[in-house]
Amino acid sequence: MELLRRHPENPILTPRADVPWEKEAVFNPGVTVHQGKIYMLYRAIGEYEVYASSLGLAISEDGVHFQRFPEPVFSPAEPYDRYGCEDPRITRLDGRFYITYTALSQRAFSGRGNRVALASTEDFREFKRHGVILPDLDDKDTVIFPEKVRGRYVMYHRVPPDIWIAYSDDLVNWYGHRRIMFPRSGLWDSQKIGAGAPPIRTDAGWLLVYHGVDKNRVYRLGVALFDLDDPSQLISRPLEPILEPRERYEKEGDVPNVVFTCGLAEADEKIFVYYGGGDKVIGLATVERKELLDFALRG
Ligand code: BMA
Repeated sequence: MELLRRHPENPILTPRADVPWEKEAVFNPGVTVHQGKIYMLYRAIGEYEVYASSLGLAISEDGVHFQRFPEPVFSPAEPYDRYGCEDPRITRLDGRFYITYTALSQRAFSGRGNRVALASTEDFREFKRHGVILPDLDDKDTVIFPEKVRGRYVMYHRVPPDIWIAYSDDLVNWYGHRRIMFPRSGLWDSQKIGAGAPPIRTDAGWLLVYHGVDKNRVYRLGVALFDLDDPSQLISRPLEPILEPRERYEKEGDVPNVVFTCGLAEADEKIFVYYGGGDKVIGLATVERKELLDFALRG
């Protein structure tokens, strides 16, 4: 039994055939709340030849129906992201939105040139680029915490196959890199894992929705809980995933058997998890906040 419940209107976002930069795929969105609305930055693919991702903006009042725009809001521009801006995660800090993303300096699928870059914005119209923020390693899946912990900014990132922690005083220079969570042999997250959405604060700890990959390259979502004062300490990690590919739009697509999240939103004690299905479309799955926390604590 999966804990997350799919929205009946799934997939809630599919590629627009008449929009050149997103006509092939829209997926792996980061989300935040801004001026009472859900703001989503979604990854868009317009052609398969180079497969360079740009980011579109979608805005919603109810979290289900989104308004999109004719142009992407963020596109490859610098040498370090000229082949793609992928998998954005959004964190609001001091009234500004910080966006971590996978920046590709080499062609997608070349297996080289993935770095983590940072951008920020106040209004989702103008973005400031802060450049590559992590060491010269194959790195992805970077989430920044929504508040400082013991006076420092904190992030999780992923050097394959593990999740690492790092700290910063200015969001650009990160130090104290350390491995904190590993794949589990024989389980759904046996090959590699990565943070999904930025962690959420609960009384019991930091709640992290993450993805795991198994031997058959199936991507599932799971949850883990970390200590509030020391988020390098794992408190609880259930054996079971919370969402796995089941519907056609998750089992098929450009990459089969993938559910992959970069963002969630909270409203009325409910958690809205936005996720890419098959690297092709965007789905929404929800759960009561308390239910997710109770589940996480059973680990
Ligand atoms: C991962 C990421 C995601 C993607 C997933 C499945 O490595 O790069 O962007 O959704 O693979 O293809």
